[in-house]
Amino acid sequence: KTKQSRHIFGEAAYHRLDGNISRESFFSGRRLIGYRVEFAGEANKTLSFEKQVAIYTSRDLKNSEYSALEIIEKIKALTLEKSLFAAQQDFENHLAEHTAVWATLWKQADVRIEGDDFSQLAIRFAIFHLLQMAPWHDYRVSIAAKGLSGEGYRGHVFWDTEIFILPFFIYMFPETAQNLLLYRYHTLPGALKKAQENGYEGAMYAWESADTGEETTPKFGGLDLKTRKPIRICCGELEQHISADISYAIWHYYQVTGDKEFLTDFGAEIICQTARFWKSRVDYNPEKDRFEIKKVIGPDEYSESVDNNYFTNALAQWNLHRAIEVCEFLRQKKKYHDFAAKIGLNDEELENWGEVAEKISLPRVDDLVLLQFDGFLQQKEIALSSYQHDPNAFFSNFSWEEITSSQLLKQADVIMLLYLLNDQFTLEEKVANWDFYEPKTLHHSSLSPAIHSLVATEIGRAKEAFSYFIAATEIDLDNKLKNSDAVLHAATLGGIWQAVVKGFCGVKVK
Ligand code: IFM
Repeated sequence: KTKQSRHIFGEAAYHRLDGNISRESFFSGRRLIGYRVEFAGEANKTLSFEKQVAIYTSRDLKNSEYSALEIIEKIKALTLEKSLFAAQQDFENHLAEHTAVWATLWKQADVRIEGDDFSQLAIRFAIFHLLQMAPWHDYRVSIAAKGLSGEGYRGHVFWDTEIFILPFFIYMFPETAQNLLLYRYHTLPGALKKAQENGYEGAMYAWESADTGEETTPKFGGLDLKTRKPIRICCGELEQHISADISYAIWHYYQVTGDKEFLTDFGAEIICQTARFWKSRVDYNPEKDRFEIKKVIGPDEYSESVDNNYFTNALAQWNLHRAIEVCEFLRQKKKYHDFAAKIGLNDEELENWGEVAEKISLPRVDDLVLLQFDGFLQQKEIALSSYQHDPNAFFSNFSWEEITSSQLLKQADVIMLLYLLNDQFTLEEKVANWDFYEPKTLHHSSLSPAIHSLVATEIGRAKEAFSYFIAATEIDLDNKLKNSDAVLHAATLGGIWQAVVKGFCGVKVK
């Protein structure tokens, strides 16, 4: 039984060894069940060993009235039946079926690069894993930050899915993209609950989400190597751009697929409920006649509890504008009346959204450079030197407090915005912001290099674009963050695909 959500699951395994078994036994240990087999092998002779596993969970049972004991019995029967059935089939048949499915997927999703074997390998490596980690047949789950490759981040779902991974599916397998977005619709009640618990309206999505959509971000992380105290993780409370990221993803899906039905039946509700959240989240500053969003964490997680993070404010503004647009779309389709009644919306609320969007605080360093957050320029300057791409060296030399009060960025923040809201900025602005923020960025998050590659392409810095692309590919192919042996970085894999298709190949949908 899973610890928190208490799902019951069962596995049955069937083993077949084509050799003379002298001894076999089953054993179990902590988090382990094993089958040990001894046999005599012969030199230069191949032995084949087959293992087939069937898995069922309580989520697969239609009847929710069963008692726990009945569930266990049902799952036991189903897994054994499936495993015996599979064992009676010829392995070659399974293999042929498996190969045929993969061939179809590759036909649809392959990207061919000529003249550079490593880049070809890297894009296929990314595509293979993206295909493997997708929920093809279940909209109740999404893709975790580490895919299915390990237990890092406890299988939780972040913005990694909507912003980094989803585009591959939107363009290649829109039905699966829809599953991923339906997961956010399915977990909307959790987001409504989180907003209410925090004194806000609408939908405040969890920074780390699991099966109900309630907040699952742990409160503490690793040790601060300087102070020897555990580092408090505030993302569950403060990293709120996730709500706008999800609306952004819905719009992106709609723009590419033109799926009006999805927008009407599911997307509109998420976009309007997140707009409602932003309206309730802002504070009005009468002196400046501006709406402000205080105490957040933007994409750069080395700056905590900051006011008016440009990225968050700009995406909140974008979210509010899209909500108004979606309502207009529903009006044209004569669906607005029912929709408004369903979520209790009125015209005054729409006007308020417009006013907040109009007057949201978006300060700049100068005419061209966006200010990452209020007071950013007063933060301490630390030379990047050898800390770039090397979190371990950085954490050995600076305390968490020193890190969060410096001007160094963990990952793309303003540069991330230049990518997402691409059309809102001129080339001149993009260049100026790149020159200002890129030299301050450590790339300690695996999410950072691919986005830098995309923006570098956009501003015509081909060499940098390629070297950031290679940096992204090396995260897992060269174990650059020194943790790929335990887990893959799913967002990076999606970012690699985007860097090639949307960056180097320039595919854009407007
Ligand atoms: O979502 C990311 C975040 O942007 C940086 N820290 C890791 C998270 C999961 O990959």
